[in-house]
Amino acid sequence: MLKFVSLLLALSFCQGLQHNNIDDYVEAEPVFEASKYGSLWPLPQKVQISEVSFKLTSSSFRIVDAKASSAGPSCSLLQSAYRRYYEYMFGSAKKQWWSKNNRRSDPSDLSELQVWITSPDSECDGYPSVTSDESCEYLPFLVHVMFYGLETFSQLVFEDEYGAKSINATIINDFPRFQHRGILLDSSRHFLPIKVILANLETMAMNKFNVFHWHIVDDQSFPYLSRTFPQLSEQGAYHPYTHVYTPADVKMVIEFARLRGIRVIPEFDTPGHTQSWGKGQKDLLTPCYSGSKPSGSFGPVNPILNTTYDFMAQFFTEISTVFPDGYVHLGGDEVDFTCWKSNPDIQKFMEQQHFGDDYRKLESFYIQKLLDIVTSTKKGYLIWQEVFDNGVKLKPDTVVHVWIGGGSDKEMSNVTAAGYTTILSAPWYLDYISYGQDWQKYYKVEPLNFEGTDEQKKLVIGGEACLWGEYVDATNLTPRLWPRASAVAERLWSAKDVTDIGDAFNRLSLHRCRMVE
Ligand code: CP6
Repeated sequence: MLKFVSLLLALSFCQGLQHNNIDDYVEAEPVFEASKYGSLWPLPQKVQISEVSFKLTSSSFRIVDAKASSAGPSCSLLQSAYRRYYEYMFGSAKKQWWSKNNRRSDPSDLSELQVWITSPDSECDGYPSVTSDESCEYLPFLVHVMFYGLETFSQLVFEDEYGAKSINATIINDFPRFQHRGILLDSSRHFLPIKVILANLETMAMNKFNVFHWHIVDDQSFPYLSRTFPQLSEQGAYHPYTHVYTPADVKMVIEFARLRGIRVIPEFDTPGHTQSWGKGQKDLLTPCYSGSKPSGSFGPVNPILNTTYDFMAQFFTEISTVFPDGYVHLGGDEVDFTCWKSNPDIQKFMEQQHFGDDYRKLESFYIQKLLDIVTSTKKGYLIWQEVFDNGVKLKPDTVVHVWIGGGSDKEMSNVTAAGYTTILSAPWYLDYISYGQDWQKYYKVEPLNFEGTDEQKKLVIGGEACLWGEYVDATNLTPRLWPRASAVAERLWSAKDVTDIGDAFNRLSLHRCRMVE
């Protein structure tokens, strides 16, 4: 918490004060009213905006490391953030953002923003991770948190009536309410060009989201180009060269995200949702039967063959090296048992294992083996709620992802009562659309509104807005997601009592303009 104070206290002000009213900087539109918090989004935990304002001129303003900062010019993560936010505030102005021989043109100018990192280990080359605890109250400060400070600073900058950039002296204490604030994008139902993914990461950063959940493959297509099994995308992608994510593409996404403090968690959903896998990998899927003959169609991954597990072991070993995050999402949702039931070999296996005709036991059998495989690659995992519902034995650090609608409150109670860490998506399916301001519906969700002890509530580490791809591609993704996902962003970041819809509307209207820009 202290760290954000240092960011803003570290501003080097010149003498010469100019008094301004906050209302001056929000153009009085008939339907909007200026929030006393301007255009801040998501709202920081504590904000005091004074009426003392300073001008920022592109020719004299700069963002620099504070003298006492433990991160120096070698921290490319920070230096690139300084450059980005400078350009973000001033456009690509002629003055070079890093130039030192600036001259103060006006005594009321704010000449520099000093960024002071107080933790000795500033992790400049590392990846954001779950251990990067962002609530900096009692943990070492991490460089990634500084992005949030820069974002907030840039949101405080406004144009006065003459078009000059200004900022009011402000004290902010800030930290996120929830640690896991994610967006799910689905690149299987429609291929998403890298450009769209990067643009989304940019808007995520503007909203202080920190997890990109990449639902990269599914039934419809397999765009992930695997080095170990290139035939998966050769056969399973919509197009073997143009509609694939090469290792270089994946690297680019991960690095772009890293530079914004965003984790990339890939999802490889099995044993259901795997039709596209079957095209490039013989015998991976279960042959369905019609009477006593194979029908020619295929079902979920075949759980009774050793070759299945050999494949998964090799595949997830590759995934564990390509994606640096400590977690992978293993899916496990919506497994349809019809095909398994129709297959005589599976029936025989069910008998041998004494599973009766409880196919959930077969599903659990598969998942159990998969979890062991992934554990051996030293990754943690997230799974959709069905895996928990079906009674699979899970590692204690498993994250259960709750997605099923109306009854999600009960599910949250059950999952947390069993001691599992949980993230919530059920109320935040943003592929659903309706007329009017449905962001309000997302905004009004209270993730901890379920029956449970304080211990249970602590297990809820956050949530994700999901944008499933059946009706979404590059042409409509951005406007469908934003600013609606911003509602989720504020719910996951700001204090629990930040629930004033009117104030949110006023700030969100301006925040939306900023994102459009
Ligand atoms: N794809 C995958 C989907 C969905 C899920 N998994 C989904 C289910 C119901 C709705 C929306 C999306 N399209 N792989 C469920 C987690 Cl309403």
